[in-house]
Amino acid sequence: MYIVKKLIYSFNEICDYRGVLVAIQQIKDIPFEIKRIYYMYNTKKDVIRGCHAHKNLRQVLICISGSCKILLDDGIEKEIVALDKKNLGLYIGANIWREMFEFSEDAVLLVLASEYYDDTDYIRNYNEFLKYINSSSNVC
Ligand code: T46
Repeated sequence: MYIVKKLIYSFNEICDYRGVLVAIQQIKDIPFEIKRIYYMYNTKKDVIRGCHAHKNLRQVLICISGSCKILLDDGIEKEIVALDKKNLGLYIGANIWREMFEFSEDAVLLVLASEYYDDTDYIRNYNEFLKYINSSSNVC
């Protein structure tokens, strides 16, 4: 069994005397077609967002302002990734528990998603998540 838990992209920064531009193209720069974009900001201090996994959704998270941290958990190992540069993209595949925390006051977390919003794709209970991934037919 092999789970792609995370992949960190360092998107190309196109710099000139005016500043910096970062372009991200579906399929070419990230491994899916983008069906949805959402972003979060004004996240209160000490708040933890996420705390769920997805059965199918794949996403790339980019902190386009400020910084935040992401905890990734595949049911066996946990890892924390700091998103503290505007050109870093964190890929999160399916079947990964995620928690976002330590948002800076100016943080804007942008998410590129492979699917339309679907509430039935969420696993919001940690024990259910462990059960789900331990039934081998759900993870390939
Ligand atoms: C994820 C992490 C990284 C919508 O109506 N449409 C949407 O596309 C999204 C993402 C959310 N919503 C509604 C559902 C809730 O009523 O917005 C509300 C807040 O969503 P949620 O509590 O799921 O937000 P987070 O920050 O806990 O999680 C979000 C994504 O939902 C999730 O897929 O992986 O960001």
